[in-house]
Amino acid sequence: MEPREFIWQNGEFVSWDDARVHVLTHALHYGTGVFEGIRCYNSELGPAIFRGLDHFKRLHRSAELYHMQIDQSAEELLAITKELIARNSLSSCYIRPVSFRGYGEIGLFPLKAEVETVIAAWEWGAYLGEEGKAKGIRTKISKWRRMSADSFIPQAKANGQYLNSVLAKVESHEAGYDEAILLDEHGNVCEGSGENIFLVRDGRLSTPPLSAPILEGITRDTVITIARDNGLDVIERDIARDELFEADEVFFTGTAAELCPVREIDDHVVSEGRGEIAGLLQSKYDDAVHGRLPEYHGWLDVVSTEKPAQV
Ligand code: PPE
Repeated sequence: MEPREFIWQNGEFVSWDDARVHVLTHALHYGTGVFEGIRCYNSELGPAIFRGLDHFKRLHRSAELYHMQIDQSAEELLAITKELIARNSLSSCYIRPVSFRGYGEIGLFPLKAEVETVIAAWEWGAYLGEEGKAKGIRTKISKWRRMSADSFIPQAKANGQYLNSVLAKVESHEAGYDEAILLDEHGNVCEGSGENIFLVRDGRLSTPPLSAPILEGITRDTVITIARDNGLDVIERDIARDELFEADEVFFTGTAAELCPVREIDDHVVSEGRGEIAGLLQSKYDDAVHGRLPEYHGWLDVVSTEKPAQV
């Protein structure tokens, strides 16, 4: 990670190295935080945050589910992020807001621990590699199941819940694969460690429904919208594990990963390289985030490149 000049922390722009927390921060001990991953693209309209308000609204929803209150509204957080990007002279970057229980209380009753909010931004390239985006990646079905809604809140993007993703990611990496596919407690296909999943069969797309323990991905929604706008059928339904092996194409979606084709699953070749529909949707997604498709300009929040007065 390449440090930048400023990080926004609890109402102030502080220098990157001064954005610190105490070792007795509640979230460090119990994972009591929620976060987001957002991208800003150097678009035709100038640097533009993609679906920023949707991300900050999800941050608020995740926080509420874990009984946390964030001082700033979603709109305010978006405005702060624009200023952060301008102050750091960034044009294309990854944005990481995190709200967490801070210092002052320890023990499992968290409601008295204050909620802190931080937003950082830095340049972050292709999450699963440029080659992965172009040729597809190799995946492994994880022995770890995606957390059940009986134990956690899968739709919340909560810090502690990511230990589940970390187990699956490390397992797939150690076995020589690029990414994991997690099944849910019933054995249905769920998602990647940090991505939603789609399969294509006979020109029709399927993806697990929101009733499955998945994160309600914003890229998932973007890709469903773009696919339907291009006349493709998309069905949200439970997907059995073996359907992955009968699919013509499989791909992941996520803010960090964008749209990434899956070439192999457990050494079974799904498609030789990037499939036709994944390729089409990947290029439309790239056009949308870069402001080349006017019908999707509503998803972009342009950042004024004028630097605000120094703090
Ligand atoms: N599922 C999970 C578990 C997940 O973490 C993400 C995003 C998604 C699906 C896709 O959601 P969306 O970004 O709204 O389309 N994962 C974020 C964090 C990745 C990380 O390594 O950190 C991301 O893509 O920013």
